[in-house]
Amino acid sequence: MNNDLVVTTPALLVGVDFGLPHFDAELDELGQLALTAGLRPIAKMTCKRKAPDAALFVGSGKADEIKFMAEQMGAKEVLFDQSLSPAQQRNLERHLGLPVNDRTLLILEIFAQRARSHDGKLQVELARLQYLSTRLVRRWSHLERQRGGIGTRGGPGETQIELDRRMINDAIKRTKERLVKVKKQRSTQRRQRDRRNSFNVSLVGYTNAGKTTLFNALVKARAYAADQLFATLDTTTRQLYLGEGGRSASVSDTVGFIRDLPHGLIDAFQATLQEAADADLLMHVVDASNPSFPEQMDEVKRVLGEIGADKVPQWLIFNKIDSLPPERQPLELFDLFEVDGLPLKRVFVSAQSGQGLAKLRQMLAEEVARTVSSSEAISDPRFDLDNFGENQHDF
Ligand SMILES: Nc1nc2c(ncn2[C@@H]2O[C@H](COP(=O)(O)OP(=O)(O)O)[C@@H](O)[C@H]2O)c(=O)[nH]1
Ligand SMILES: [Mg+2]
Repeated sequence: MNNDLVVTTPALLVGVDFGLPHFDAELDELGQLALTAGLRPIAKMTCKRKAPDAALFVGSGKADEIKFMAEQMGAKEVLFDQSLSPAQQRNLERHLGLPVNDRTLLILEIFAQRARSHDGKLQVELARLQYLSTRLVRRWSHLERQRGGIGTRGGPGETQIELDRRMINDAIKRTKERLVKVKKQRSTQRRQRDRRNSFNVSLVGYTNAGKTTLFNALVKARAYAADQLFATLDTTTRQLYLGEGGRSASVSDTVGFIRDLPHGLIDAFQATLQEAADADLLMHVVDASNPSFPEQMDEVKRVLGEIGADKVPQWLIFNKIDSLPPERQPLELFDLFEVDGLPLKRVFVSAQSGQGLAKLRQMLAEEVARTVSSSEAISDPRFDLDNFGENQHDF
């Protein structure tokens, strides 16, 4: 959708270390984001600074170095791992003579490419509009297409900017109205589900942790799993039958979280993420083979707090144990893992090889049996949820 990012454009990756704990010196995630968005990372450079330079973010000396390296390597675009202000982006583009984008725009671009369902598209569109409304006019190319032939435009003079700004604000308003409708429909669906009194499990976790693979393995579905960031944007829900007693749980695969997820996207995906906040149980899927998994878990925790899902009972599913070296293989497939002083149930699995899945199913069957039997005693489903929280002290 965005003309700025042409498929396989060679891109130079830049990371600036401000001494923050999550600084990624290898720029692996940025590289993966770039690839997912259809760019080709060809070189990377990092530098240290105490604080961002107001005008050029990295300062003019470093900007010259970036320019030199981009020319040497034939980069046609420069990507920053940190968020740039609209002014910094503009100044850098002028200084480097190349398009400059940041992580936020990359993520928005990927979301725009991946959105499939009607409300997914709406949500992404809203986030993009909100981002673009603070940026330069020339990036609004996709809106021009939508407008189709209303008037002719010369250079982007003040009036044109005003017009575009009004157009964007109108589009934001319309998109928001449509989303409100979608949210209403969702909450109706949720109430229907509550009435059916089913046990709802949401798979949450950092992007690429293996949620969709686990979902497919558990419910024998064929949702799209790929070694890409944000392969899944729309929540998919399936019934999972748990053998004896004819009990079942309803399992949802959700969009992944990522560090510095653009704020507009969290707001925009509130409707989708609401699924997680209303679940009876969160299965927090962790890529145990990724050395950054502790930071990724922190990020997931933060987003869960932001969407009001931090009080939902949570299990940790440490996935990809098939990729762990022998010395890091777990001794037991089940243990308790302390997060913020609270012991969480943790299961080690490989969604790919199937290891640990029998244990996970068995635990889920027991949990559902426990919740269902307590709700048979008290028939108000809301009371049931409160009751469920109390079970947390049973460890
Ligand atoms: N080695 C290994 N790879 C896995 C496992 N589970 C998922 N993957 C891979 O991790 C990548 C991301 O998986 P996906 O399910 O799309 O992750 P999601 O973004 O959390 O939904 C894919 O390439 C999967 O094949 C696992 O247990 N072991
Ligand atoms: Mg997925």
